[in-house]
Amino acid sequence: MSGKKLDPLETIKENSRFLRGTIAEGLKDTLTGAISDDDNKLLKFHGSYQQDDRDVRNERRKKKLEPAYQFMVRVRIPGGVATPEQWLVMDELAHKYGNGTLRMTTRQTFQMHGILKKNLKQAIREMNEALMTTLAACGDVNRNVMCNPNPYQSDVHAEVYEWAKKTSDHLLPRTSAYHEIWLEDEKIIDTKEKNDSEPLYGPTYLPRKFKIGFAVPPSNDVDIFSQDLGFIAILNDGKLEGFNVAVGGGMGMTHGDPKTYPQLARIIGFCAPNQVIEVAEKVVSIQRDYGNRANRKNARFKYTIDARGLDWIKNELNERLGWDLGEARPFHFDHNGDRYGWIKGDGKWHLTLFVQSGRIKDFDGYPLMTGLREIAKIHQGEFRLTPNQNVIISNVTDEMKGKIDELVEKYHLTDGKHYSALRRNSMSCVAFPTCGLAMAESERYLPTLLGKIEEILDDAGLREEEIVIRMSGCPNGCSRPALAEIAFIGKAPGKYNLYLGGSFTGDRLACLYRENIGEEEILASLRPILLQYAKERQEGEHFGDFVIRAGYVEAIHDGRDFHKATALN
Ligand code: SRM
Ligand code: SF4
Repeated sequence: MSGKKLDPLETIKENSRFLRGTIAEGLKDTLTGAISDDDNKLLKFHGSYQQDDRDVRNERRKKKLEPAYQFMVRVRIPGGVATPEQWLVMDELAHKYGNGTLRMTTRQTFQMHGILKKNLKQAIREMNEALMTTLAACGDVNRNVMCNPNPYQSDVHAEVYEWAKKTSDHLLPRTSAYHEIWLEDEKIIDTKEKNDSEPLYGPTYLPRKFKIGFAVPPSNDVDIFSQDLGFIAILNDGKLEGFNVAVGGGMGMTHGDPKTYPQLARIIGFCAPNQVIEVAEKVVSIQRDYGNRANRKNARFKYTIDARGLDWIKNELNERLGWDLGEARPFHFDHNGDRYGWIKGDGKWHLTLFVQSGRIKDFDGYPLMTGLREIAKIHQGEFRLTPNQNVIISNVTDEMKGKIDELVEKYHLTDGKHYSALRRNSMSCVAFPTCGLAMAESERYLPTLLGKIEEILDDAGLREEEIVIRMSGCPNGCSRPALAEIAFIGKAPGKYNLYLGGSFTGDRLACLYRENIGEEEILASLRPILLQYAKERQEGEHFGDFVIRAGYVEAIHDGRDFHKATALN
């Protein structure tokens, strides 16, 4: 990095005394609902973002009021596993301090929006009392580790989940600032701060966020190729042999900036289960040392790797490990979505419920939040948040299954089977009104758009055809749209880029098909393609494969081609 001016955030981190800044002081300032800009950046490492309600931003500006500041808090639950007690705590806190809703994120955790500054400390404290930390849920560190939550392959699943959890724990920051700011009654500047150190991260942490996922084939629900570091479980005779190691995936880009692009992680080798943590630590250390600290737009691990090449990363990693990764082993993915309804595995029942866009609230005639709360009150197993923003009521005994079913029926919860297969395979990010980066609606609009696309599907006889569709309100790609068969990425209010041609298994990037179009044009663009697909698809051919074969878009296997590839007609 020599000779290049560091991004200002590097200095903020360096001077923050291991993420303290003046957050504790800022929380006490009652004159404003906000905290300082520098503290805002540090707050992310503690799992919270300052936001404002964008629906009322203009109105408040006209009235010369400060924006309606509020905080989003994200917990960190590796693999998305939460106990019923934890579910009840999140539900209660959402009502007590948040906006009365909960959100299951695309990385299998909970988010809560709308918390006022005066309640932030207490909210985080109560989450910690329920054994859910928010530390490192955001920020330039390793984030919530994802893991296939489907318990039907139970033994291997349990084993892989344990590795995901251990990896997550191992990569947590070590600063005592978190405890001091959120969990102590009075801030005591004692020897703890002087003794703080970050053996892995160092005082400036990573150049950018870092994401790890564990997949258990044939399911690629964690979208392994979108992760900075992915571990793909390799099974032999039903036993876990180890993991293929994939590096350098990521979804974010900036519209019109070809130096930024979504990228697929690439497989560089194989390791045994007990080598996972060491591999993860060394990979993170490489990004710590080589990631771009001058330009945050080019700082993700994918750019570090693409700048130097795959051979470089393999050699650097082998050198740091002191041993060589093995040859990658064969594996096969057959989907990246969720499988709904009841399944039996390991003598227990597991029910995957559909939750549109991961938003948990009581809708008119569909009291989802109440229903899940009532289930949590009697459930003796776990809740598993899926990477597709759905929830599994997991580990249910034969005796309890009937009782859960009664509640499902009473509160009109759904396994999604009466929806179109398109809707069951949909995801959308938060976007308006809380996301400060949103350019267009996503969560609030996708359900309506789906309804209109479903009319086309009905005309084409494709209602039961599984097609992966995703929407993001901006090119950061929080719903991993670049991997979808049909994707919308927001450009401006009501305007989206339409991408086609991601694969059903999540291993190919979608290609730009139409730019900056509104609803009418979206429907007009999709209709003929869907009708043609219905008529001309080959046996078992997925929509994403068809649009490439039929010549609508190019197939993209490397993010560096993302901006070059074009619609072909
Ligand atoms: Fe994200 C930033 C929401 C998963 C790529 N993301 C944001 C922020 C915090 C906006 C901000 O920086 O001010 C959004 C907060 C919105 C809100 O009101 O809550 C936000 N991201 C989300 C969530 C909640 C979307 C959701 O609907 O579930 C997901 C939380 C995941 C979690 O539990 O940790 C979420 N974000 C993702 C994913 C998907 C994933 O990780 O599997 C991606 C693409 C993968 C990747 O990282 O490459 C993603 N988010 C981004 C980016 C682009 C990063 C980049 O490399 O350019 C940003 C912006 C940034 O970092 O500068 C961002
Ligand atoms: Fe916000 Fe953009 Fe992420 Fe959607 S994709 S949540 S609009 S940052």
